[in-house]
Amino acid sequence: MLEKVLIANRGEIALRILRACKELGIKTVAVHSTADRELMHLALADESVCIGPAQATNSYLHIPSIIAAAEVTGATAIHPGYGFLAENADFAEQVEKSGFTFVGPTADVIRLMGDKVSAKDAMKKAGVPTVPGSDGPLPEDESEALAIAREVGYPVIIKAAGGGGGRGMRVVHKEEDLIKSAKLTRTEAGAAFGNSMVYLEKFLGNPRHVEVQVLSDGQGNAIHLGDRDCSLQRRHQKVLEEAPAPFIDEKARAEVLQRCVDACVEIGYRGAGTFEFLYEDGHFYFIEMNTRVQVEHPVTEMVTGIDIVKEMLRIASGEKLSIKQQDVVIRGHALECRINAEDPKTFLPCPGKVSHFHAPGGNGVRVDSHLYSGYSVPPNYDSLIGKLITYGSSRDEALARMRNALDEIVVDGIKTNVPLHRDLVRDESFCKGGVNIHYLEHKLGMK
Ligand code: MV4
Repeated sequence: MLEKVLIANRGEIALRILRACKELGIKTVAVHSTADRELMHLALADESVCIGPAQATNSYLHIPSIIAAAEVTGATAIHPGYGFLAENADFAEQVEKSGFTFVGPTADVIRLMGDKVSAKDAMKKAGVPTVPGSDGPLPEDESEALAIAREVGYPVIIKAAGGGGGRGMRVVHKEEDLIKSAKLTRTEAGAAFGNSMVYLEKFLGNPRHVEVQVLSDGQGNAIHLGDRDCSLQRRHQKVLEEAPAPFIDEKARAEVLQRCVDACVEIGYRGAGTFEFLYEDGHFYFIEMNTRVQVEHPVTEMVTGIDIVKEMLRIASGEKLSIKQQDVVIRGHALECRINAEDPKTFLPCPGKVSHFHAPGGNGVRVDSHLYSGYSVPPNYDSLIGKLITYGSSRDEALARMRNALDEIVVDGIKTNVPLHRDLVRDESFCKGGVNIHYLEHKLGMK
């Protein structure tokens, strides 16, 4: 097993990783910025190191500071969590070149998936269903580009190869707009990502966002842990997730899950990973792969009983996957509400001191949060302050438990999106299940 893990992150995920390390008997090093001296996991870690100022570019994103912290503390491995450096191939490379174990895939695979054109190409070759489109970069030649779009059929969407997560995309509804839209997307992509390459896809009007969780040991063994539905989002920020995805064609589901497993073996994937799909009219279409642990991993843990973060650590230590696919049983249903420190009306971040925090409880209730009474949410980082997860033998039971948990939770002193969640878990369409990616923005009157 790994001996000492440096946790290159903050907040709830740093605490989540720390708990997994402690369970496995792994020593821990917490790193933090000057704005984060009050983080809960610092007090629970074996050691903690200040790596820089509040500004993330000079602390959580500053590769030399993190490697130096690993060196001075004698850490043997680094877990990046999500966000910050988690999908930075250069970081993974430098971690390994410095003699530490990176808890995640190889730098090559991170790079392959970071370029959305090469990711899609690799997945298509591995047999994963993709959105029909340009099959590689959109050619600069105007008549070639027009021919591809005409073949695919309007509306189409132009996406930046260096984008992802909703950045650098433009929908084109008619032929006369294609060339100027492609040019604009290229220019913006060059400025934002230092890569002006774009690709084209058929634009799907009302899809759901369904993703597949995998574990793969990089030694030829891979399994899936089922799917999640993350369609409830606002401005590409997920708000509430669930597992399994409700109302999915069972034949299409079984097929796509197996394709993801095969693809992991094909590309030599190592660690936990997520295949993102759009799901429309009974069909799955791959869009991107995330090479990190995701915020919403707990819903999968609840329905499988598998600890994803512990599995990541075991895989990183060189162990072969000990779980066989036939041992993975999806049982019951789980929901996750992301609790943000934000204004419930404007959605603007609302940092400040939490005068009182009370966590909900009861059967099937899990709280992943670094909050405690007296903690001050700093203004420098993401506004996620915790995740409320409920499990039930059915979706209705998980929903009833979430209503109770949201009634019980108390976060005083700052504004949060708890009122939005209390409304959502009573929303008629959401309670039925299977709403699409536009549902929440429509409900909020944004569209
Ligand atoms: C799309 C799409 C429709 N058609 N691709 C947005 C985030 C990025 N991961 C991919 N995204 C989309 N790609 C095609 N061909 C619609 C979206 C999209 C979306 C996807 C998932 C979750 C929320 C979304 C919100 C708006 C648009």
